[in-house]
Amino acid sequence: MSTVFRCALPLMAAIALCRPASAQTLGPTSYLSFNDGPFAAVDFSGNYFHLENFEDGALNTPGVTVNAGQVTSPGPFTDSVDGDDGSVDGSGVGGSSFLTGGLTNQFTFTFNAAALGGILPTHVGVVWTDVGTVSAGTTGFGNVTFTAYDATNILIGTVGPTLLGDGAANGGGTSEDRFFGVINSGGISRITIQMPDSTDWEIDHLQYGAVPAPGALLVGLVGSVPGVFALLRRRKV
Ligand SMILES: [Ca+2]
Ligand SMILES: [Ca+2]
Ligand SMILES: [Ca+2]
Repeated sequence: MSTVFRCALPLMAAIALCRPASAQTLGPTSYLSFNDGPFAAVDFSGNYFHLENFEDGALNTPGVTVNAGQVTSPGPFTDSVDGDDGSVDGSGVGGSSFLTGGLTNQFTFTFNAAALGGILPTHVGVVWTDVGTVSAGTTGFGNVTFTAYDATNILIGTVGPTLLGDGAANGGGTSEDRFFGVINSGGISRITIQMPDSTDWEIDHLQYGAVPAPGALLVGLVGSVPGVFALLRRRKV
């Protein structure tokens, strides 16, 4: 866990409204279906939550873009989250996932606040599901590192490098699958997940939602000192 102090208001308002934004990293933890992840127990009502499981063949949940990669359909080399094919049975070949495809050794997912009601996600996670060929001459094992950045693009958390894999060149095994995530009340602008030694690996279940701290909501929605005090006056009525 790391703590970042951040404020976008002049001094007088900062004294009243700003608080430290605390970032907490999560994982890597075993993940066979959404309910295995830590966000299944979080109440996102009143804000938003999106789960991209790639089962419709596209990365198309709102407010997020990726630097590279491609959706891969069900097949012997596909490694979806286990439960996406309707059965937690040790196999992910019946679902869809998101593949580096020889194009990149890292994914960067960038969030667009304007497309998310003006509020960046405070909770972001992704599930690493497989690695095939590794350039060092090994197959089926490699180091995975997850990073997260706050609303001002400052690094707020790193998980790893962690050695993951099951040694298999084909896809489908799910006991190796791991959730990585981050929580930051002040907002998350982007995450990365990377395997420096491979361009042949997959992720699934990109997930992000917002539960902003009250102070962060005021800054995001009002953005000016007169506006803040006007809102505070209205809240007293
Ligand atoms: Ca399955
Ligand atoms: Ca999937
Ligand atoms: Ca797997």
